[in-house]
Amino acid sequence: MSAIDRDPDIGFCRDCLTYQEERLHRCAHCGSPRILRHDELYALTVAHIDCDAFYATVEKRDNPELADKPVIIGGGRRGVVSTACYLARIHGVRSAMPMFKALKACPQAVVIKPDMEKYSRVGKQVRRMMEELTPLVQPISIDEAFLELAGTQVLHRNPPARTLAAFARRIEDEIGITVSVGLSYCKFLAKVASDLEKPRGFSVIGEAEAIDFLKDMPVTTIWGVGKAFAATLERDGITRIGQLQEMEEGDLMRRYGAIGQRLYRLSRGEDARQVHTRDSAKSVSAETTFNNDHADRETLVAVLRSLSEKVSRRLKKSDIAGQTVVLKLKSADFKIRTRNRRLDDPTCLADRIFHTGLSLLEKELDGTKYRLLGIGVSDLSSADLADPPDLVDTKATQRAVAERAIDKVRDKFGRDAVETGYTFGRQRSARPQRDRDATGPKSGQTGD
Ligand code: TTP
Ligand code: MG
Ligand code: MG
Repeated sequence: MSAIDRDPDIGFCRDCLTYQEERLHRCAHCGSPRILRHDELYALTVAHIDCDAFYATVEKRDNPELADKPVIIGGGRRGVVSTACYLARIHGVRSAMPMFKALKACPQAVVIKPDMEKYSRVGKQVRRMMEELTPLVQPISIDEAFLELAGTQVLHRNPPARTLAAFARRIEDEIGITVSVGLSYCKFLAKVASDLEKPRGFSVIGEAEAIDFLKDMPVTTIWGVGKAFAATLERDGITRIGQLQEMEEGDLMRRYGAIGQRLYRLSRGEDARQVHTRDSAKSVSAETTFNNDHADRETLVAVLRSLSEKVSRRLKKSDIAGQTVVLKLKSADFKIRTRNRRLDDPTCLADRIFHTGLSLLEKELDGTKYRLLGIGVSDLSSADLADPPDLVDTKATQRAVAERAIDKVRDKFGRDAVETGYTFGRQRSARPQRDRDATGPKSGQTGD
């Protein structure tokens, strides 16, 4: 039997990687109980890797005296917990908990101020090692990423599962921290899996078991279902994914708009999103230089709207989103003003970009005549976590649903099939002299 075409009856040891021909509970070679066995173990290729109690583990690595102590990373007494080691979690300490509460739960904890520079360095080290496994690494945050390992068998002379187990061991040996691995056939379930057995976990969710596995899970397991949306679902009597599995797609969409479709698909383990590398661009923006300088609100707002739509189109096309909206103005005397605002979540929606840009623009309408207006987004990430439903501003959610509907019409009938009230008939009066698109290192601060 070749190493790249394994029999699913044969598991392997996560510690010494030895294949296990017999169904023993401990490794025949090293005695470790950490044996991996799964019907689809050698067929699955999508992985999610997340470091365990990341900041705390790095601190424990650097100070062996902390090994057996509960450790909390966070700001001063009035701050919140960034993370806590698993020992402190036994006492109930959690990320985002106010520090005073955490210390009440675990008074003996050692509190350490975050050293972001160090964590960022370690995060990059981990990422570099991930990139040795496959070029398809999609970072999600400082301590986690998706990896697509299809087609890497020949390179590593191993199926993805064993490559990943070797990776986890290497991280422990060479960096001195631990990770948990989730392996599945899609991103959603790979991410769910990596969380199942933390710390030092390795969980596998196969296609055959997906629906059954999801049935009893809480709805918050689904990507994009945060506390607020879960409360909305609960009001409708829905708390478990199994209930969503029994609902019609149309019904879910009528009730919850665009996210209804996501609920329908993900509850059935259907997730077509591919793993893709982060876009190398640092920002996406568009700007217009006018023939005549403008100070009037109406003209500038119309141009802002149409540029926001342009930026949004390009984000959507690349499946990316930005979390900081940047407005750029150049006055008649060539002075550049850039204003930016960071959003709670990344966005790729024209409506959110426009409204954020508008609130920035309003403050600059002081009679100054402008010769250039630009809008863009930076802090780019994948669109996976962009634009959760806004439960405070339900109108914004409605507009987001409408925007997605308009996108569909435009995909089908062309860009001019729909015009919004802001841009309708106004394009000509603004007479843009030239439009510029920019995708690349942030250039907004320095001007043209
Ligand atoms: P997470 O991966 O969410 O958490 P974690 O690595 O600490 O623990 P786990 O084993 O459950 O994965 O976040 C990574 C780091 O990001 C974390 O170590 C600290 C930081 N962080 C915050 O600063 N605030 C937060 O609310 C969260 C969730 C994380
Ligand atoms: Mg983590
Ligand atoms: Mg994480």
